[in-house]
Formats: sequence, C-alpha cells, structure tokens
Amino acid sequence: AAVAHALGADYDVAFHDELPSTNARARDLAAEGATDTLVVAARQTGGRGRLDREWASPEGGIYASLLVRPDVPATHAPAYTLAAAVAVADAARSAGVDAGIKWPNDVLVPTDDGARKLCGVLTEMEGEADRVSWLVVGIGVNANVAREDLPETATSVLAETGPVERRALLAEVVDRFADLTADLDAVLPAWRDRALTLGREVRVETPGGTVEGTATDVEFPGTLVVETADGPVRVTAGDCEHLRP
Ligand code: BT5
Repeated sequence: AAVAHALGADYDVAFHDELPSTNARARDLAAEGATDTLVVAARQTGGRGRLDREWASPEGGIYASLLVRPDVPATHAPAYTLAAAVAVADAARSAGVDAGIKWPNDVLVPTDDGARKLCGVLTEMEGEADRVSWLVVGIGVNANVAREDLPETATSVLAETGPVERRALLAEVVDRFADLTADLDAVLPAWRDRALTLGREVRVETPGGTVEGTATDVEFPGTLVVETADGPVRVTAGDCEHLRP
C-alpha cells in the first residue's frame, strides 16, 4: 500500500525482478479475480508486442501492466490504449524528451529522417460486447537503456536526455492514465495534441488490406480517418507507417 501511494494512484503494486511478461502475469491475476493492480518487472524474458512480436526488455527499462475492470463496453477499449500513449508522451516530455505519438499508440521521438521508438503499448482484454471483464494495458518504456541494447529503430530517455528516475516516471504515467480514463472524452483531444500522424501521408496495413492517404483525424474510440483517392476510410486497427519524415 505504501508503494501504491508512492506511485500516486490507488493500485496494488507487484514488483518483480524478472518476469516472462508483465502482461502475461496481469492476465493470470485477472483470471484469479484481481483488479486495480499494477505489475512491474525490472526486466522481461519474453516481452511481447502486438501480433506476438518481440519486445526487447533489458534491465533499465520500464515494463508495467495495469489491470483494470472499467464499466465500459468492449468497443471502448482502444481509448485506453490511446490514453496510455498520451500518459507516456506527457511523462517523457516532463523528462525533457521531445516525444509524440504515432497512431495508435507508439511513442516516438522525431529525428531528421524519421523517428525512433521510445515506448510501445499492448492492450489485451476479455469480456462481452456490452461490458469488458478486464483490460490489461501493458507499457514498455525505454528509460535507462543504452541504444546499443535496443533495436536499431529505438531510442531511450537515457539516449535523449540522460538517466531518469524510473519510479517517478512510472508514477506520472499511472496518474495521468488514471486521470484520462476517468473521463474518456478527455482522451482524444489530448491524443490529437501530441499526434505525429495527423496531417501526414500514411500507409496503414490493416487486416482488410492496405490503406494509403492523408491521415486527417482520429475519432472515438481511436479510429484513424484516412483521406484516400476514393474518399475517407476509417481504420480501427493496423500498422501505420508515416510516408515522409
Ligand atoms: C508494441 O508492439 O509496441 C507494444 C509493446 C508493449 C510492451 C510492453 S512491456 C510491458 C508489457 N509486457 C509485455 O510483454 N508487453 C508489454 P508493436 O507495435 O508490435 O511493436 C513491436 C516492434 O517494436 C518490434 O517488432 C520491434 O521492431 C520494435 N521493438 C521491440 N522492442 C523494442 C523496444 N524496446 N523499443 C523500441 N522498439 C522495440
């Protein structure tokens, strides 16, 4: 409880030196009936991104998963993912890092010829259409990790501005996430403010095919609007690439 207060929000906090994946641990806790729990690990041996991709998880990074049971329909889940990206972008900015968000939830640091990835968010959930049973929002932030210990396309707070107090950064993320998700209407305006994708030419690989055009807006709960040669297309999930720096 003392730790939960130090983190500034009302969550049970479980710290681990090492886990395969904090998301996997949070899912297990969900199956046991837990809620409002923050699972943190100093490193992960099987960190995962979307579509079962690997998430490099060396010591020095932040690996955290929030288990919550909000009283919302499953269709609202993307708003939680966007809220997590906003929370990390804000915390990174207060650490002096010039962070923005690529749709839907990559926190990037722009460079002259593109951008490098600072954080990724993986949301998993279970439930019925009319109400989620649980949501696990997994957040990986490259905090005090050297660039050479990360994929080529990544960066870290350490590389951008120097070492950061991980617990303080995580506390800021969790507080901001709790604030934003207390009123889901607050999520999209905050997301738009930090978006790197809006106004850009994008190519989005979706389960239904490739969508190419100009990203013009994001709509609740997190749908990207792409103006294509054939008119606007609304994309709810996919991998987005910015076509020009
Ligand atoms: C993500 O997936 O960006 C979601 C990552 C979520 C990780 C957290 S850590 C805590 C919790 N526990 C877990 O097991 N997962 C969550 P995606 O958009 O699919 O991006 C994955 C891609 O990012 C990989 O294919 C690499 O190209 C790249 N990548 C891998 N590790 C990275 C890192 N540490 N920093 C930046 N990019 C990385």
